[in-house]
Amino acid sequence: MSHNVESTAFRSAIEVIRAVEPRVADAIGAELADQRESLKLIASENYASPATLLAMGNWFSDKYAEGTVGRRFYAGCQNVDTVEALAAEHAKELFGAAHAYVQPHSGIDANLVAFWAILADRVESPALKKAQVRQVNDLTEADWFALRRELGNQRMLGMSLDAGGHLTHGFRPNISGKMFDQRSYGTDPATGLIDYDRVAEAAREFKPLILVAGYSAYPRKVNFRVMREIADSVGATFMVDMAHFAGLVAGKVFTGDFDPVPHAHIVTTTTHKSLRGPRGGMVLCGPELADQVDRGCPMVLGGPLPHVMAAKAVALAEARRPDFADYAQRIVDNAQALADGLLRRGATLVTGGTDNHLVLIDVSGYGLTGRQAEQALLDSGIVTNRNAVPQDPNGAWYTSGIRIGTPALTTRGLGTAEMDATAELMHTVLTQTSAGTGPDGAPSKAKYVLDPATAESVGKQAADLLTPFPLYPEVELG
Ligand code: DSN
Repeated sequence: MSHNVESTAFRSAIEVIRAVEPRVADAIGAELADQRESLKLIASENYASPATLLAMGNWFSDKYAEGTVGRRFYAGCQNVDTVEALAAEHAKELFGAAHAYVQPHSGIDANLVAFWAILADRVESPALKKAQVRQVNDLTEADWFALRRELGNQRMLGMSLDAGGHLTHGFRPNISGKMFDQRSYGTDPATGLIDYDRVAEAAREFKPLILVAGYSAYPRKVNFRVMREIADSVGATFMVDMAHFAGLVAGKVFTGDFDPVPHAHIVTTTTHKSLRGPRGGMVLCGPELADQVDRGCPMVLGGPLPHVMAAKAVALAEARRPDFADYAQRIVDNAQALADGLLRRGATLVTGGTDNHLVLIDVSGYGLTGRQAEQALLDSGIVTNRNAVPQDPNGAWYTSGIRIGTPALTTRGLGTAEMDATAELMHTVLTQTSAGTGPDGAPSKAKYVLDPATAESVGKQAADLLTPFPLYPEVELG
């Protein structure tokens, strides 16, 4: 039994919890066991460090801290000020940003803060100026009514969902789609790549207030310099959601035209994906939008989570270490090795490969829907998620794609040789699985047939692949 400090910390914490609700203690232990056993290829997940995890489990959770550093609506926030200022300082240094707002609880929240900051800057402030008042409470009922209509009448242009965009970029099922009149730009059907001329054309026609770049399922770099030129050409505010690839920006894999921070007016991100921090969000911007961004709470956010801001400070400090750049480069090397391994075995990949952390497989070539492929892979110990491909005939539920990503396995230490082995395991499952039929014998988009012996054998090989790379080796729960 190990007696290192991490093992002692986690073991003690679980025992303290067990004394109150043993089922929660058991679930925490079971989650570690499950994560240790799975070949996790979910592109948006990672493994935060023990220091990051421990920073979240303490009395910072007890504190209300609405407002921002040094300007709170509650007394006694001096220690919250310390961690929030530290997280913001690390974020600014890491990304070269003038301003960082580290309170958003998630990526959706970070995007909402950004949208409202832009609306406040571009729509509300001019209205207040015109009415010669300082704040919205001073507007007449008629001016307030007119401003509310104006706020609800703005346009956003973002990447289409099936090309890899995100639901929060103005799509109807999300609040952003109800707030904005939205149009989307897709990708070139022949190459799968963003066609910047088409984006410029759409911007000229639609004249959005906000041009959004960023994605959750596009396996290529985006040229943010060109996107900024397009935004400028129509007077749009340029926003980048770098939630998926923030770690690649932090690790200086994406630089120059591919680093969004120098090009965008405002950048949002999550902190838990390739950045490898706690679950949460963050906004970066220049001085022009800083005051509006800092109004995020209570504009759209509930009270800040000081314990998570403490963990953000820890994770961002880790990302500033030289070894993070090496980690970020290995994420991409691994994604490319995985893509090459799949291509050599006959897979069809959207855009034909990757230059970031993710790969999108079009599984229709195997005669499967994304849902069938996802479940067959899961049966075989390989955790992925189904995802639409451009112009997907199977829609967003069944889909025709499988999205895979390498941030998590790279954190565990797997390298390019293991990625090739992973490609072989996936190839085995995908070629050995066939589409099933419903009770009436009609083709099913959900049912599939995979010999349990094959699933078991692949699962065993996947577990063997992970054995030399223990997850949280410093943590033994006993
Ligand atoms: N859930 C995140 C992802 O998987 O990409 C985005 O919301």
